[in-house]
Amino acid sequence: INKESDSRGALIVLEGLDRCGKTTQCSRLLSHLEELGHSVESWRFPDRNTGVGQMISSYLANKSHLDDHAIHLLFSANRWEKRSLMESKLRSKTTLIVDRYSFSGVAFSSAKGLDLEWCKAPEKGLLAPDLVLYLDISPEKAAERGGYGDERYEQLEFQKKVAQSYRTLCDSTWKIIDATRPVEDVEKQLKQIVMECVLTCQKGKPLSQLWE
Ligand code: FDM
Repeated sequence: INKESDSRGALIVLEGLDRCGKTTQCSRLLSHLEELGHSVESWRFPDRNTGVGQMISSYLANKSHLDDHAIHLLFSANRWEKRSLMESKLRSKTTLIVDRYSFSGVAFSSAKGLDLEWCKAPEKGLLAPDLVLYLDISPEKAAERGGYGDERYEQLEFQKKVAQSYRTLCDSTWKIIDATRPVEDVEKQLKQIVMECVLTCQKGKPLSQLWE
């Protein structure tokens, strides 16, 4: 029985190491859904446009130093400042394709050695994605793709640790996609999984919260 009020947009998150192809796939999914006439937006975290986002951006560019816990909480705050907009978009039936979310937050900070549960705590109460698409690639292969920039985390040894942390976060809402396949193959696979999720949410599915 479809309660009209439960019909909503889907919250779809793409995660993965640097250079796994997330950003390309996000934009392809966006145009695909738009072409099909869906209401859809593409978001990314960190959102560097807010005040908090600017602090994060300067940290990532190595232009400022922050304690590991402090930057972790800023990344989290950057999601909290978008939470209510996120909820209202979803309730007004707009699907959100999100490039990185809380899983990046926990994976990157715990890769530095911060306690996993401590890292998850500030994320509790944010909206839980309906689907997490993990673009799986080994840190070595990702590094071979080149184009690691000069940002703080773009180093092979650190990416190896991040890959391990991601592995501990994976649950039943995750779909692991082989990101070493040609871009078009990955795209095709993602479109299929995403459409299924969008339709489920359209029919009606309650929103839930992360890690509660
Ligand atoms: N990152 C991203 C974190 O460390 N924590 C977070 O919560 C998020 C969302 O920021 F290295 C890291 C991951 C990446 C960097 O991401 C910037 P983009 O996708 O390159 O902008």
